[in-house]
Amino acid sequence: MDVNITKVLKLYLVTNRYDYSDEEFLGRIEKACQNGVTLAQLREKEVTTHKYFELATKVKEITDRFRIPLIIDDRIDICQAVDAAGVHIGDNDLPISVARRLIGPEKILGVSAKSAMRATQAELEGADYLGVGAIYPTKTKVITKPTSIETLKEITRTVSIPVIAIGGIKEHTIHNFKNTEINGVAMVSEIMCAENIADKVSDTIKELDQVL
Ligand code: 3NM
Repeated sequence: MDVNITKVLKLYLVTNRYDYSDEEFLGRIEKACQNGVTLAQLREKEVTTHKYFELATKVKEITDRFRIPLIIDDRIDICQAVDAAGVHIGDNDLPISVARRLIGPEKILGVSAKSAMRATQAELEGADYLGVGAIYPTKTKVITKPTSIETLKEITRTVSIPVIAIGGIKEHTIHNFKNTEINGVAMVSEIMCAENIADKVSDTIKELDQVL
């Protein structure tokens, strides 16, 4: 892994296509990359493998241009096919140790954790970072459950790998993460649906600078 994982987690863009055309979708990702997101995840749930690969190839062209590591949600094959920086897995995906064995030691492995027990297990099995959520209610289509800031703090106290918060996070809620010891936040709708993505990303970074 030639990426400084503790640094690149600061503002983590997780994509969602909504009803955007591919052109609009890619344009929004480009705007976000241009204006300061530090990591990007392509997250697709209902596309064919062919389409996932096509989108991953196009998104990677963008992230490469801005030297932003690209993470692929769920799919190790797509990660390897486009030589992305890593993969993110959840409870319903392959076991963590199996995912680590398949991707090898170099690629980034992100794991969703909603309890300190799962977080400890993920660290032991080779996760490079943890995504903890959903901290706030979210309208984004996702299988999750509410995870409190208290649990988030318990997780950051328990593990030594970096942790990001996810789920319903907005620019104006960033200040709630003071003293949680997280390394960053992940956002979907707040960035993907922003009226002005450039302002949203740069203002969010300013908020994070006060909190992290
Ligand atoms: N994972 P938004 S919540 C992709 O809890 C994802 O692990 C979650 O979307 C988890 O920023 C979530 O629009 C969706 O609320 C977050």
